[in-house]
Amino acid sequence: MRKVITYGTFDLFHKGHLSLLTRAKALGDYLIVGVTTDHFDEARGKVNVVDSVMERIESVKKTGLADEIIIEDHEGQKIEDIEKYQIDVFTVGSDWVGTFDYLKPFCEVVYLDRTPDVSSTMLRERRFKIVKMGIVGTGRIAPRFLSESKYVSGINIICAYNPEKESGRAFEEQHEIETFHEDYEGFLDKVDGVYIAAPNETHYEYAKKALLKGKHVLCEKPIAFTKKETMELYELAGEKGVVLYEAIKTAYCPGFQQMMNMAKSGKIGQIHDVEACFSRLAAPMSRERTDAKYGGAFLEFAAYNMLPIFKLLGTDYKEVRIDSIYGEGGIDLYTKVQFVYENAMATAKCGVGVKSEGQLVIAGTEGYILAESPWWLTKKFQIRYEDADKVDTYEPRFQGDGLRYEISGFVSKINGIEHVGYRLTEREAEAMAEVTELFMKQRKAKRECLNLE
Ligand code: C2G
Repeated sequence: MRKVITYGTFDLFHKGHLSLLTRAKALGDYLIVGVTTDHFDEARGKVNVVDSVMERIESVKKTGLADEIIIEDHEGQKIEDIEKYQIDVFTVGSDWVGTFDYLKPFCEVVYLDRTPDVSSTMLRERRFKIVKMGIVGTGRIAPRFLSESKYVSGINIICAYNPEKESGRAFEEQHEIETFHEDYEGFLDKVDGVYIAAPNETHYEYAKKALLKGKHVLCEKPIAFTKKETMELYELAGEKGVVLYEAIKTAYCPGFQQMMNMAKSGKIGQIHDVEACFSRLAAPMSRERTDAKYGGAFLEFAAYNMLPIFKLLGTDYKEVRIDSIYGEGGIDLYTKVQFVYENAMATAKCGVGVKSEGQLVIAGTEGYILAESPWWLTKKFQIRYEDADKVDTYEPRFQGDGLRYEISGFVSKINGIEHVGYRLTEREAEAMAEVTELFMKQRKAKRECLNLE
């Protein structure tokens, strides 16, 4: 018996897939089809697959061509499968010519002609309107957003806005993107959604105006400084039927998801402590260290640190305590937030003027998870146990600087693909806003004490 194997995502199953499978089957007597998991696809840079893995398996099954369907979930699996299933022929479409020649020592490799003029990407674009986006604020993150969005299909950055004429113009020239500098409403009229990367204190107003006009909003954290304003924006988004996403990129990184899932799976037993730290020494004259009202360590990093805490321990903490080391002008150079839960505790440490070890430690009754800097992108984490020789290391694949995953999540949500909503829930965003509000009050009181307000 001649055994054939082929692999694919098979998203929005189309005639190209059918033709490939038909010809693959004809190469032998028994056909095994490997369908990729969402996680594996994300890891190899396919970030906006529409159908769930179950739906994609179902599509392959319906063709009646596969004698067996398996899941492909990691790199290097093809060789394992070829040996395990004693495969004679590996086949794939001609878009992959050369890529799989490394399998030749193990079996015959056949590249079948790709069916022209049809692809999942084309179907996605036909099915979902391209989201026309505008960037608000043309500072440090804007160029990164531009380049990362090129990896996500279904989104097109068409313009930008910056009330400061000079910087707006420089951005326009450098990136050849129309940049508005006075007419925010006119700018909004051109787009379906906005990415807000302007200074922290402007987020709420920009977001509110955009939502009122029925535009989708992806907004850098914090979206507002109070719980009331945060909830008002979420409600407004609900009323207008648009998407509001807080841009905490960690939430959308595939490795972070995997780490949270491993922690929840019971591998380290019951979780009793989460310690997260993120610090980056900012230059003395930087906004982070001079803007005493809207700069500082907490506003810069607390959202990242609170994310694993709320994901793993929930948002119903019993007590929260915030302590800061203040620098000149009443800016927090270092802030430590401590949460007490019924049966657990957590710490979030943030620094712009104090440097510490940027790591995440999740402590459980059976062992602990350690993710070193940059844990907020989660390229690597380890599960460790009492027995120091027993260490499980995970190195999830990670592409670019992480923004593409967040952009892809945002576009998927706009397109009504619901399986991305859990990545940062409204309740988690609300809980972050509660702590932010408390911090802002405390810092204001401190500044008043110092006669700075
Ligand atoms: N295909 C085709 N003609 C098209 C589109 C796709 O012949 N117009 C083929 C692809 O070459 C592939 C299969 O259909 O052999 C599945 O395509 P995708 O779902 O796009 O999966 P792909 O990313 O190519 O996965 O491990 C995964 C494999 O490496 C290939």
